[in-house]
Amino acid sequence: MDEALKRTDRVIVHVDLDAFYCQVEHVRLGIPTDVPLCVQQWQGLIAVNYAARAAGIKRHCNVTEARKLCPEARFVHVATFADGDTTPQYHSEGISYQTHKVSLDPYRKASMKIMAIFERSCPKYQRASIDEAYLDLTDEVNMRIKTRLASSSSTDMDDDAEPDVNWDGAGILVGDQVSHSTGWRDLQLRVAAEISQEIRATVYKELQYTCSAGIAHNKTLAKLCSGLNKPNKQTVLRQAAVSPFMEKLPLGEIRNLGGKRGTEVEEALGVTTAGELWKYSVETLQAKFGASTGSWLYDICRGICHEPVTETAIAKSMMAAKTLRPHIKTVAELSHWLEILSNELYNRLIDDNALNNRWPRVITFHVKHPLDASSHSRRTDLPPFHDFVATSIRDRCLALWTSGGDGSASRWPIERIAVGVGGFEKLDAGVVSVKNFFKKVEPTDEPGVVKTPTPTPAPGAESSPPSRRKPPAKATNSLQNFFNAAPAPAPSNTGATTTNPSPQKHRPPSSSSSGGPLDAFFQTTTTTTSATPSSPTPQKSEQPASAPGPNPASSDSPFQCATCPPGSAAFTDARELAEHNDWHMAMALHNEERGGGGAAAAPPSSSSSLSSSTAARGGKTKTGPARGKRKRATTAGDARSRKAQPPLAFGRRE
Ligand code: DCP
Ligand code: CA
Ligand code: CA
Repeated sequence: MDEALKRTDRVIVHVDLDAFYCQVEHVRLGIPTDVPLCVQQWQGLIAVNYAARAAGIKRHCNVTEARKLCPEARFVHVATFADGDTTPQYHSEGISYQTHKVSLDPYRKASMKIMAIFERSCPKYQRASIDEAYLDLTDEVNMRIKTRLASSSSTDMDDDAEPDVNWDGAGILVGDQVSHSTGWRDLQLRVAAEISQEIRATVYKELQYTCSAGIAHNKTLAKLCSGLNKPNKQTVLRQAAVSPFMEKLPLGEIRNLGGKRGTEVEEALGVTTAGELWKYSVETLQAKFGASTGSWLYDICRGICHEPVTETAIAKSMMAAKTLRPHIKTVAELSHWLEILSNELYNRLIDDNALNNRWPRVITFHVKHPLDASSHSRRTDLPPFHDFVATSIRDRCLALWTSGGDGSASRWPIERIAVGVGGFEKLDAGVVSVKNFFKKVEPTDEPGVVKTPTPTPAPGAESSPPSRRKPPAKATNSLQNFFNAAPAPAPSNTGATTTNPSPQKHRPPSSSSSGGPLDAFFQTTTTTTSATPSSPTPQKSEQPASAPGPNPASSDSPFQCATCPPGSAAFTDARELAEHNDWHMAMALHNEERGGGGAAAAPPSSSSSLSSSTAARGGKTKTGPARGKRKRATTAGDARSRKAQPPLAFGRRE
């Protein structure tokens, strides 16, 4: 039996949407995917579809360069709020940084629908960014194998028997394109590949989005594989191929070694590939980089990663911000921009309430003056759910501004404003939230038609139940033990991994914690900055306030953090900047709650912090934002009625 136990492993799938923002726009506009399409923000491109990439367009081209490369390409500007918009709109003319505010809401909403599919397909899923997730399919895979073996005659195997694995239709294999192999771990990967195909097909069927996947025995390897054969393909890394694959892999392609940390290792040891690290003992690596980083490096360069798939915690704050160029100098201008931010937060809060049945207590209003190094923040209460209207946040912030009080208020000009809400609390049972309102309806394939939900079984559960036929005694024992017991650790020099030694609870707790909601958020923020709280990850969880990561921004990026010292925190895009700002907001709230001053400390790196957007969890399908300007709801209660229309089918073309 010991031998059999060593032959199982975890099975992890990493799924990443192809040219994500572009696909959202293709579906919304009904444009075929073979039409070159780019999503732009101001004059820069933030997403480029595969047809446009074939024409030579890259993400960091500007619109003018891209048009030259591919005159027939379609350019879609991200949705924005302009003066008077209560919901983000796809404006096509006169869009300007001076007058508009970007909204990523359409992508957040699409992300929520995708994550909902992942969640119902695999309870152990972890959202890794707006368009990617890890799925730990071990249980589903083992269940399928067990079920099939139980109902087939092949159960007559002894401990030493190795199953034959046919790779036809599994996707692309890393390394040798073998058509057959043997072994339990390969069988697990083969079944995971089958489930991955099903999940990807479901995403396509329901939402018309394609995605790519990597299938391997751990998160690092799965993530490396998902990007190898894009778009719309999946790649399997069999255990036998791990060493040759890692040997040639540039160090910088490994998660957490793409930025400064990778450069540090490369320079200290004069290496460029993972294989070149193999000659160093764990003691040498620990002596150079510290105990935990050293042992993590020793493992990771061999493709060993024990990091568990854990659910991304629900966001504990939300923020909307605008850098004002030119700086503003009047209350009328301030009121104008606050109204736009207020509308944005209003929509996000109503959606969040529908998903999570919670409501924030506190608004924090940050103001940055051009000559001040950091922003000043003041806080006030948010009106309760039923009294909340789209302009509530504007009005409260204006009241804070005019009341002055901290020496910074009422000073002009203003360079940047940010409004955050936090301190979420669950709504009372007596308060009817939009979530409850929606509980009885689920989308059908037909727009506007609703049906009573039926629980969706996990893929493993969809297989036919185990046959009642009693298998031969020896095989039964062997197989049951094989699947029920925890796998034994694999030798660390083989590249094999084991299951998480301390099983995790994957559906964690509500938004509040015993230390208060902000404490919970604070912990979440700091832990998610490191790659894995419980794995031997390098300890430097709080990076300097520059923007390390796969796409470090230059100091002339328009996406600068206004709270960090000038030039020290530049981001490649608004999304990363927004996440960074959420971190500041959380810190400010956290410090205020402890009676501190809300001073800026070093924020997490943009590359390693997990998204704190409210799209962190998949959820109910809701009516999408109405097109065009619409009358705003008078209160959140009215908004609830407004939202309580029959939900639309997934993938509806708005
Ligand atoms: N994004 C952005 N700015 C960046 C990187 C990404 O705004 N610097 C947005 C646009 C992308 C989305 O996030 O569509 C997902 O990012 P990915 O890196 O996964 O890139 P894509 O999904 O666009 O392409 P790929 O098919 O290569 O994954
Ligand atoms: Ca992607
Ligand atoms: Ca991605």
